[in-house]
Amino acid sequence: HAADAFRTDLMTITRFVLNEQSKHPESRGDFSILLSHIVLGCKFVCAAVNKAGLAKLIGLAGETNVQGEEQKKLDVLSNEVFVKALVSSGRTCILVSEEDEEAIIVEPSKRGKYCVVFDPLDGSSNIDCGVSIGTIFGIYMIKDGGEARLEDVLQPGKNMLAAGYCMYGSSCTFVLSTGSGVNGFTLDPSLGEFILTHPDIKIPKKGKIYSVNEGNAKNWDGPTAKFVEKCKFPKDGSPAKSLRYIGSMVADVHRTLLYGGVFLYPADKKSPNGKLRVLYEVFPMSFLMEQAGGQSFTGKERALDLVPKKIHERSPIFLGSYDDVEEIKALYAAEEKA
Ligand code: P6P
Repeated sequence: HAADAFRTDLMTITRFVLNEQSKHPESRGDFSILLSHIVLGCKFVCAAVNKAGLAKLIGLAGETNVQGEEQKKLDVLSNEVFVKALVSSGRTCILVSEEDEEAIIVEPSKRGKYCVVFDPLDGSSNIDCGVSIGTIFGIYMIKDGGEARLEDVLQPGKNMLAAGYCMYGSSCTFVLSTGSGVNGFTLDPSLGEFILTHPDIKIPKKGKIYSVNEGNAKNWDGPTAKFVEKCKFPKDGSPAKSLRYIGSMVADVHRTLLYGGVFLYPADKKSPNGKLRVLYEVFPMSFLMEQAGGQSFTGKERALDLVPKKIHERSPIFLGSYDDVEEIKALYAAEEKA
């Protein structure tokens, strides 16, 4: 009846984070303040993405970003919104954005103890055709009380305190882990609040989907080619896996997290380190996968063990259901021995 239509135990992301914070009596709420600024940035970008088609924000801004990609106006806007929100939070000291070639060192008067790495609008090549895109972020604590230096963001992903993404699709979904599991929140536009809709997400141990750009098949190495072959022509009589590839990492990873399966962006002859960026694509998504009971592998090692040398460096990535990634690891181990 009508009462059921209106849930009254609204667990908003703000309440959720404050509950988490209460588990750490020593914390002074800095993290909660930082997160509220990230959430504000996501709400703004969500509104901008939803009216992009109408506001003629679509189309090239005429400049190109460090990746040599045509920079669309939404990219520029999203990056500015997040940089301003993070600096004004007064809780950050270093920012690394996919859109900025150099790391941003926050002015001393506004500095806090957190370092945030982020891709303000990942999948931007999909903006014009309405495919889901997203913001991806990871949060480190500055190394022991030092000055804000580049080494503070060149830490392995396992040192992250938190990671998450916000997907701008049919609904606006914010997925977050602060190191004790993964939770999903959906924006209720009538309240302007993210409501807990996916508590304690766990990825299925094994999946029926593989997600890769088959157009790169001619350049794959042996183990990747063997794994994909096995997905399509299983030898043990099990059904072939389905291929789902959206080409927007946030959308492909979100589907993998909820439905299971494996997402790959392997190395290939053209790009020996693959395409995806370590700090603000590989690490946050790997962090979430491990927190949800899955895993993430680079072809050589556990993705979160990687120690980045440069802020925009790339790595191959195989992430998703635990058992599926185990199969890929076995194929790479076998090649090592051969
Ligand atoms: P490809 C989008 O440009 C992106 O950075 C990720 O979101 C996505 O997973 C990948 O690139 C898609 O790359 O080469 O398959 O088009």
